[in-house]
Amino acid sequence: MIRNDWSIEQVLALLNSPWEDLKGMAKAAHEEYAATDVQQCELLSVKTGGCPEDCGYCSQSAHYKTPVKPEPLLSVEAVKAKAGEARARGATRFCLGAAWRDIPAENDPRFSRVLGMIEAVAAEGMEVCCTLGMATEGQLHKMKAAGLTAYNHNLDTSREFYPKIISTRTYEDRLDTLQSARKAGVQLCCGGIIGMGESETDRAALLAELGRMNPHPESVPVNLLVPIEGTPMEPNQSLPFEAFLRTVAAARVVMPKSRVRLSAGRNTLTAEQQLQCFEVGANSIFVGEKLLTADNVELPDDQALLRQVAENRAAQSPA
Ligand code: SAM
Ligand code: DTB
Ligand code: SF4
Repeated sequence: MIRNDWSIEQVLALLNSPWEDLKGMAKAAHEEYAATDVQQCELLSVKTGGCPEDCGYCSQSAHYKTPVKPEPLLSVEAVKAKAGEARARGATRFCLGAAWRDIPAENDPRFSRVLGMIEAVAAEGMEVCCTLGMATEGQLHKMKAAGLTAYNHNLDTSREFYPKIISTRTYEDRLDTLQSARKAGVQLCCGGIIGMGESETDRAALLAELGRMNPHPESVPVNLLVPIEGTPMEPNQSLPFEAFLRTVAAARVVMPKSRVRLSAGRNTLTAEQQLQCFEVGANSIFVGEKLLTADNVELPDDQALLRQVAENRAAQSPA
């Protein structure tokens, strides 16, 4: 059953269930509702660094001295070439990211260039996702007309914990952009980061927040914090894998139909750990050597991983 009334307590109870119970619920939800393939998405940073926001985890914030070098907005041709390469490698979705607080105004030439990028990626026959900061309904309508499939805008964590990681915008700002995307008929890609020092209740509150959206976001990225040199979160302790796996499983139970995407930090997991994530509900990954600025998994490792997924599936299906 698809529910839109999740309470924090209910999600917390899920996260704390005996593992066999949570695993059973997640597998049942996955079998009944979710797409069984593992979608491959690729990311491209079209405008890197120098961001005025102070997100405490981010390599691209101008507030911290990180190894990232700011780069101006790419050309449409450069984006088209990268999208073609991604498609040739097997990606079916391409996501453009920019280190902006909000998208440039509709009469700014940079906005027209973004529309050109969306058209170019759509022309490659891939789903197009953008993550460019805050956006208005008018901008999202124009982007939709250019071929945009989804807008990525993460809530990142619970309402309570949010002000501890970002001070330059509010949770309500995030929700406003998400609502504008919905109104413009653009799908939502919305998830969070775990391992930022949040409590289990914060993780439950994030999933409950997403689970109360109606409809649920079509895709839910689960990022494991990549500690970046120079940011306030550089010294963070890495989160035990079990907490990550339980979060993935609970996301599948709360949002049975959504694409649950293993996102940042996947390169710190072993192949076996990733296969466990697929078993309890993950059904998408980012491929390619880079995420936006951080390293991702090497291509041959992902090819081996996806072969293993296919073999496991073949072994499970009746002959
Ligand atoms: N500036 C836009 C925004 O904030 O919406 C788009 C780009 S931003 C880099 C996209 C998402 O990447 C963030 O919302 C965050 O969830 C994730 N992210 C950024 N840095 C990360 C890190 N070091 N570890 C894990 N996830 C990260
Ligand atoms: C999301 O939730 N994760 C992706 C995508 N949406 C844009 C980005 C992860 C960024 C990881 C850090 C970096 O590459 O700088
Ligand atoms: Fe800017 Fe996005 Fe990074 Fe925040 S997460 S500093 S808004 S690029």
